[in-house]
Amino acid sequence: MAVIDQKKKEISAKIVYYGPGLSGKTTNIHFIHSKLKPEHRGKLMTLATQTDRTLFFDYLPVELGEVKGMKTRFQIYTVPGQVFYNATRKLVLKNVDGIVFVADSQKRLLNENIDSLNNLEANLKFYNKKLEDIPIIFQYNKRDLPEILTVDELQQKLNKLGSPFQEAVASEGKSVLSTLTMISKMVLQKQRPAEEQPHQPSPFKLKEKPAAPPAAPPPAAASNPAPPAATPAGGGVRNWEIVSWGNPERVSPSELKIPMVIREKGKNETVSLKLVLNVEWLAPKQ
Ligand SMILES: Nc1nc2c(ncn2[C@@H]2O[C@H](COP(=O)(O)OP(=O)(O)OP(=O)(O)O)[C@@H](O)[C@H]2O)c(=O)[nH]1
Ligand SMILES: [Mg+2]
Repeated sequence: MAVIDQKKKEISAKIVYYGPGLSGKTTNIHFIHSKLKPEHRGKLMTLATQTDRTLFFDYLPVELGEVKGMKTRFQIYTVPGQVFYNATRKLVLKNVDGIVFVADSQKRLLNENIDSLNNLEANLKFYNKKLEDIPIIFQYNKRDLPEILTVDELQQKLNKLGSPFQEAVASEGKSVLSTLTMISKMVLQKQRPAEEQPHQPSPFKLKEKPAAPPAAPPPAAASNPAPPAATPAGGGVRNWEIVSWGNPERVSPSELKIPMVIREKGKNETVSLKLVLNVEWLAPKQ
């Protein structure tokens, strides 16, 4: 569970990279370590076999800036993916605030991904938690390899909750930092008490983009495709599609916020949809 220290103005949360053996969890954490300035990260601790298989876990503390005057600190862990290290995986999941499920996109490894996801659910159950209780992102890794499943296939087989996802090539650093940014925002979003939310800036910030000219039709690889849509206030048509939905969140008695991932020009972006309910009484109230 995240710790909020009002005196120090600090939020501290735990993110765990989960997934089958060799899917790229340690590669993610190494890349994050290499990209963060020394003042924003602590010491990377890893314990691996001679063939680089994680033996215990990897650990990296990072600082990812401020939200509403609070410093945000994250403890990033990876689990050992090899099946026989389940006791360690269970231990690492204790008090987890956010999960990145690193799946190996290769066709022949689909069952390993499914087994690992089932194992994650079973281990969460040990702490009386369900997958839907915890912010989770699916990172479909190794997109550079041949013989990989399509994103649609992976979404169907793994992402039953319609959580956000990223396509990654962790060995080249592709989508590694965006995955971390996304999960950290989801974790912070969850920490804020509901009654405060309308007055606080959302960590799900929609990046301002200039109005784009009509774009090529969106790629067919996403699930839940929606028709290309949206004309921004400044004119100009933007073609985007909805990739996945998160869990709705009640921000006030008449407002719902629904995180979602949209894809525009092949790039995924996390945004949120705000629904405000205005009831008009057509008949006089009794
Ligand atoms: N081609 C390719 N190889 C990758 C990618 N990401 C990681 N790898 C390679 O996959 C191998 C395993 O990566 P690790 O990061 O050690 O995997 P892990 O998930 O930590 O494995 P365990 O510690 O055993 O659970 C390494 O040789 C990486 O270089 C990727 O996106 N594409
Ligand atoms: Mg590892």
